[in-house]
Amino acid sequence: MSYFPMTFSAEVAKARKDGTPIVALESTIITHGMPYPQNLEVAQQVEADVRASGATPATIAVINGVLHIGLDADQLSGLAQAKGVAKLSRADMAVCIASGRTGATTVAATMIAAHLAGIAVFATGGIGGVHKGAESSFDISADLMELGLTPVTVVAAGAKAILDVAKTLEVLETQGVPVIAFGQDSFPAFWSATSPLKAPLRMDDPADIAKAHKIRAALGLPGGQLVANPIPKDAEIPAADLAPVIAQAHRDANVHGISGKAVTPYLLQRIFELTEGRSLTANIAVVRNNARLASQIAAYLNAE
Ligand code: PSU
Ligand code: MN
Repeated sequence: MSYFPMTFSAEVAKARKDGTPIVALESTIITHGMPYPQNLEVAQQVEADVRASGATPATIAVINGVLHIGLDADQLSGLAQAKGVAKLSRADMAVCIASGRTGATTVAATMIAAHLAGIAVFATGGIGGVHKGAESSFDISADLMELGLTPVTVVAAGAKAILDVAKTLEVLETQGVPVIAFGQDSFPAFWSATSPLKAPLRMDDPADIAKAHKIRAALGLPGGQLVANPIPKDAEIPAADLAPVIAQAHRDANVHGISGKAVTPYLLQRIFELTEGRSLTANIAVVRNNARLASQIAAYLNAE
């Protein structure tokens, strides 16, 4: 049986029929990246930002074994409060669907689902990457390999300093992923608009990013693009303020023996606690900013 259940929200179904731009959004950020109720407020706000920018939001998740491309208001609210939701990457999707379970999609899984649904652009906050100490833990996010495999343009704010950002850029290069800083030379570092690292590529116009997406496919190259969109200046948190917090979060993760899939959610939650919510405020500004840029890219992809 090759069938699997995939369903579209009413607004995504309409956008597909009308041929209007659609932006994919992930759900792990909702279930594993932010606490309730802020997670729901942010998810709703980001969807509203996409609509206000002229595109249709498609938040992606597996609910009771059905792959949903776009969630209605009740589904979004239910997911934001659900307990025991699985975190789905490339490895986990088929098992979750086959078992009739509920899972939230990471960047990797959202790319796979978006591509299946014919959606070419996806907005998120931060991508997974190479963790600090990966030379002994081997902890490298499947998001990086997915960017090399699946033709979706992902708009993120660079990589968080919980990761080894230089090694993350190296793996992206090995995977053949175009890493494009938007409007600047520096690779943005999630909380900060700039980092000491130069981005491999730079583009200043969303229309050109859309064009590059199409040319990549025309060249016969698999894989997507990573657009690194800097955090708005007024939302930045100085790297020096966060360095001790991140170090503390890593120490706590080691003490508690956190490993595998649990590492990223644990670090994000600890940083939220240790900054008394300041990290979340910046995170929200980042995701909203990325949703707006992704909507513009989606419009250009549609127009050409
Ligand atoms: N980084 C963030 N916020 C997030 C994530 C990463 O700043 O919410 C989530 C995304 O869903 C990403 C996933 O795809 O964590 C990566 O998890 P891992 O490191 O286990 O691959
Ligand atoms: Mn990992």
